[in-house]
Amino acid sequence: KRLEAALREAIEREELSLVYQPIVRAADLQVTHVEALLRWNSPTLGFVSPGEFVPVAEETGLIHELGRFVVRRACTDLADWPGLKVSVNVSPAQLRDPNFANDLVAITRRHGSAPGRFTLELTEGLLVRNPTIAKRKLARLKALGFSLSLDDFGTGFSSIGYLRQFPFDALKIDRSFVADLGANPTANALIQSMVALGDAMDIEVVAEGVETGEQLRLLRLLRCEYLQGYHIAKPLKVADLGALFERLG
Ligand code: G
Ligand code: G
Ligand code: NA
Ligand code: MN
Repeated sequence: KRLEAALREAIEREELSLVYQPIVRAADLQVTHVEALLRWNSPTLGFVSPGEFVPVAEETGLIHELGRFVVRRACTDLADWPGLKVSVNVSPAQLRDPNFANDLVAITRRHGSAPGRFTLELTEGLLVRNPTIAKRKLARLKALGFSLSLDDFGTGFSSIGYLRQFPFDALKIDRSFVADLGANPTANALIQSMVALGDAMDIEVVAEGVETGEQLRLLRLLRCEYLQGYHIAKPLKVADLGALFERLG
């Protein structure tokens, strides 16, 4: 309850901000996207992690306003880099909002941007609960120009045949698989099969949570095309993005 009231105020007062974590091409470490991640520095509660406040936002319906804030802020933060593509995380509850797609389109237009700049990161839970509705909504978002990415892939229960029914542009291999690379031979085989799946479906494959040079080396060997993680770059404030582009190109 306290968190809910504080969050409501935080949204109104724009106490929330975004950090941006690069997604790079494995071959040359060129930045292809940045993923926007919410940060909340509350004057009363201190730093609150999205792992804590996003579930509260979902339960209370604040998630809709939060979701619009994220897209709006990404547009204004990144106005100096119009060519840079942005991924945003979307909760299942947001997709249930009948105005979700129209609102996002309107926000991008108002800021001189367009849906084509945005990738929506969704999780498997969304697809399993009501596949027929999810399919229709995802098709509509695609038709409006958004790209779609399946986040935390491998942690849910969706099968390959199942995945094919949805119009994803990319899948993100959950960081738990990457963490086991090298240490556990099964992890290598699993990642290999996810890369093969991406190739067969003609969608991009991103490995999340790359924390070491050894993981980077193995993921290149396994022909994983895109990488994200602390070893490549941490989530950065917008003021620090310029320096990153000088480092990674
Ligand atoms: O950035 P961090 O690792 O603390 O994020 C923790 C969790 O919060 C992750 O699951 C991430 O996807 C989620 N998260 C971060 N920013 C957003 C956001 O803007 N919207 C939603 N729905 N989830 C977010
Ligand atoms: O659920 P989602 O994949 O959106 O979670 C994104 C979260 O993962 C972000 O909060 C980010 O801070 C975190 N993250 C990004 N890179 C790494 C990494 O290399 N290792 C770990 N442990 N977490 C990471
Ligand atoms: Na994500
Ligand atoms: Mn993820």
